[in-house]
Amino acid sequence: MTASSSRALRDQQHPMIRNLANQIEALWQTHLDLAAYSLPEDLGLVEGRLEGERLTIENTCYQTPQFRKLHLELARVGQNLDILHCVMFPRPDYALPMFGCDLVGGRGQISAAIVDLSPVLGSLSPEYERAIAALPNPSFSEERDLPPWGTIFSPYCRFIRPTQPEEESAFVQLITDYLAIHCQQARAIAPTAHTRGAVLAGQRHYCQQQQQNDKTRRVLEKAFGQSWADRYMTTVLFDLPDYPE
Ligand code: 18B
Repeated sequence: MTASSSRALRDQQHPMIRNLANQIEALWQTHLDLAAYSLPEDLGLVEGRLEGERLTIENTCYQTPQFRKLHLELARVGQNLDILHCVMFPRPDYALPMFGCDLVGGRGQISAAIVDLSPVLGSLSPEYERAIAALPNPSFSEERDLPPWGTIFSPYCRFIRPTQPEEESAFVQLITDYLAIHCQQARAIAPTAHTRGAVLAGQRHYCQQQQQNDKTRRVLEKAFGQSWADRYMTTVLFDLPDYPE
């Protein structure tokens, strides 16, 4: 395993992934007050190889006044699997939902595209509901079913397999619309200690459910082995916030 600060991976990835990664970073830069975030043991760029397949991971993280961690991850397995993973973890004094999205594809075809603003306090606030309801509601030809652990997702979660470049663009637009709403709401609300415990419990539940994604776990286990995969899923992808209860 090696670590360096190269960002060459993005240029080799599926164009939908490259476009979305660029747009997420541009929105973060425009709407939020970004500061550096250090990953454990410099997991910025990670490479592993097992069973002949090479896995390359490129992590970008920031923190802001409202967010404990903004995480954008690009990964490539061998020549056939490209992944974009993005989660925004609010600080516990901000009663904000979890923004999450995942694009998974290979050989020129994205097989899974998912986005959600997932509530941690039972349901989304009326402000979020109103903003999402005001968005165009595009239809896609292949909607996918959520897995059993997906009970954390809101009614506005979209999970599809895009079938043409037009659907890829429409889904990237939808993700950036959700993200823009989230950044605007994050700047509009005031912090409060009242809901801190409930927010933390909700975030913990969100992470515990995401850690049950066997498809993610299998990819990581195949390249890095079981204990590394477990550590990565619980400390980098879905770490539980380290605050007193
Ligand atoms: N995920 N995904 O992020 N996952 O991380 N992902 C897959 O076509 C990785 C998130 C989600 O049907 C698949 O079936 C790896 C976030 C859901 O059982 C693969 C990483 C969300 C599914 C990977 C990664 C999220 C899914 C199968 C680390 C949502 C469907 C692809 C870089 C907010 C699960 C396919 C199912 C699928 C892999 C959702 C290979 C390695 C933030 C719901």
